[in-house]
Amino acid sequence: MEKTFWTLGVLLISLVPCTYSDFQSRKGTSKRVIRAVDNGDANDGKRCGYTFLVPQQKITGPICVSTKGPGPNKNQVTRMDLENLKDALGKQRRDMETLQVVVDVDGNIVNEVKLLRKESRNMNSRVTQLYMQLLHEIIRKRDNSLEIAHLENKILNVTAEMLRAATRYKELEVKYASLVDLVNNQSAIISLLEEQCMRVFSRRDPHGSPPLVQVVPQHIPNIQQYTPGLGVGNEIQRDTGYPRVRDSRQPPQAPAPTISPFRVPPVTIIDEGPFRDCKHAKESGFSSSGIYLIKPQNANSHMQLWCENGLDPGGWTVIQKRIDGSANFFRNWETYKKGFGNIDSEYWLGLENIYQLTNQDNYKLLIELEDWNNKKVYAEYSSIRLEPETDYYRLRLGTYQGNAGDSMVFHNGKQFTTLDRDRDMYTGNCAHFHKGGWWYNACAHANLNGVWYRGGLYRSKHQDGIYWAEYRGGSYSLKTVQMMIRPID
Ligand SMILES: [Ca+2]
Repeated sequence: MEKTFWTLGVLLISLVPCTYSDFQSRKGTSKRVIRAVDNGDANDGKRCGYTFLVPQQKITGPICVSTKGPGPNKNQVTRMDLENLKDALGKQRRDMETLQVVVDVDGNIVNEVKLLRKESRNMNSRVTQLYMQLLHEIIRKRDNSLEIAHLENKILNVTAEMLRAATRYKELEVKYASLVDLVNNQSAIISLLEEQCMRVFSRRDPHGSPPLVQVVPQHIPNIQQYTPGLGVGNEIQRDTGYPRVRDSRQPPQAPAPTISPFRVPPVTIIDEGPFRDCKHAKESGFSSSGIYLIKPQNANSHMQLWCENGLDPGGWTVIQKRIDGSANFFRNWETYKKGFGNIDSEYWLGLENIYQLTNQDNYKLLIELEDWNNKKVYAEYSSIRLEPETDYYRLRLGTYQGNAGDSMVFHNGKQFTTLDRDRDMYTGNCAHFHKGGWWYNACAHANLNGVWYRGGLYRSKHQDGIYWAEYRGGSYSLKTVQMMIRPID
């Protein structure tokens, strides 16, 4: 249909002559594009040829074509061209705007990509950091695992060691029990032998067995009488290191000792010296109790001993001390001559040392006694001196004063007796019966070198405890005793 209209238009233009003015007069009725076909023929034959591009609309009226007037200039820019150009420019502008929009969008995308790259880098760094932390944690846990394994091995080793120690402890318990049995058997044998000896002596000696010292309480008004079977004491003296907590043979009526057997008191050891005695050390500026180095004037060797400055006026030289039964005092002559025990607990200074000390100056003797009620008494003698070994260290004492009673007067002027050197006044050996060396008479009112019994009253066939007959009698073993000497001021 459209082709039909276009064809009809072209045919009418080519057949109907018209003027340009006619055309101009009718141009307002339609929108057209004019293109010159042949300007020369139009001027000569008064015919004009146009090519119309008619819009797609139905032509209802007559069409007039002008054949006169000036022809179109090829170089002249027509309105249509301007319109076309304007359309093209508009299209290009729109394209540019579109492109601008696209460019803007791309820019935003680029920025977003940059931002994402940056975030990606940050994430990579964070991931790397976390990875390192994870590695560190893994290494730490592995180290902890190794340490735990090491500790477990240690625990296993310690446990094995404990088991071995427990086994060893049980073995020692068995040995200890066997030793206790052995000692009991030996005690029984000794008692049997002693009875045999007594029978022999009784045939030769009208005095019989050594007299037992009666309980002679002079300072204890209400002393407990010894009841057979009430107190169960030790039969022998313990050696150092015996586990005393295992001793179940304690008298039920005995008060608990005030000194723990496991107590480790601080010990002061004075490196200065040697001093003549403890008084000399105190006068030299050393006023604390402890272990001192002493060398009497005429002695050939040094000795270590305990200086007691806790008692007025201080400067006491301790020659004998019993506190816990840790030392065995059933010794022979040579041992009593040289001394034995532990300086910071129980010891015997030695007869030769006491002899050297008491012969370099005028000394007095202080004996401190403590019972199991923690009551302390004392006996002081105005002088003390030992004769030399050739006289078996005969004891020379001055006058007594104190509140313990004078039990040593019975021993004054007597020689020293040990189990292997009998110098006492008894037909037998007092050291055998009383189980310790002493200046026995026949035999003793005081024996501070006997057996340390726990609890006071003890059961023994012979009076072999640590006793002071004038204080609590011969059947009461004292808790602590201490013999000290000091030059007379
Ligand atoms: Ca004798």
